[in-house]
Amino acid sequence: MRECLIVGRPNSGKTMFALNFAGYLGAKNIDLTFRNYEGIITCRHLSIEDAKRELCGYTLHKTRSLQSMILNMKVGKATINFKLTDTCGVSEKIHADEAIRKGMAQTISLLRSVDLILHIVDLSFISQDFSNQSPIDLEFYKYGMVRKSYLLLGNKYDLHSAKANLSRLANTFPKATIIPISALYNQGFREVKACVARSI
Ligand SMILES: Nc1nc2c(ncn2[C@@H]2O[C@H](COP(=O)(O)OP(=O)(O)O)[C@@H](O)[C@H]2O)c(=O)[nH]1
Ligand SMILES: [Mg+2]
Repeated sequence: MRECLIVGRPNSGKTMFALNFAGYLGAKNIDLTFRNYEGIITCRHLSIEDAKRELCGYTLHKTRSLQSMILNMKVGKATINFKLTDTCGVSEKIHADEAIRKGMAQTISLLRSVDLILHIVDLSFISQDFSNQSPIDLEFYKYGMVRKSYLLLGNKYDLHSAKANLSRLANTFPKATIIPISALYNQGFREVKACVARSI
């Protein structure tokens, strides 16, 4: 089965995107499979609303393991199943918590094997010199350019501060296909769905 991997800094909105995108594709409830760095797998059946309440939040590193769900999407007359995997956010510093360090390593190790990388950036976080401000985003971008199957999602476009930053993102990562989205309000999802459909 084809797999889409969601990566980005902590707090960029990866989990919010995963859950609201699942809802956008028609899911009411989801079966989430959690796989931690030791390979321990647990499954939970949750409504999307409960999952958002529990798994999204402003506290950094709420997501510490891989969280996958199987979704289906209509492509023409066919319905195609694919796996959407949310990950532990990656940042530059060596985190004090071993579980988070290993969660980050788990994210990076999965990059090689997936069919599409969805790289999420928080548009409200971007400064003038974004590649120096966020070297990890630059690394994801460079890797994505080599891999080709890569989409850059500029999230939190609903926030006033985000609007002006879209061009900064485009200037910093000029070769990427960028879609402005609001994971919170399901904005830009039609465009994301079209790109995902081409990759699965
Ligand atoms: N305004 C706004 N807030 C968002 C958006 N997406 C996520 N957030 C908020 O950003 C915080 C982090 O979201 P989360 O999905 O947990 O980030 P993750 O660490 O990348 O998984 C939460 O407080 C979300 O409510 C968005 O599109 N707009
Ligand atoms: Mg998360």
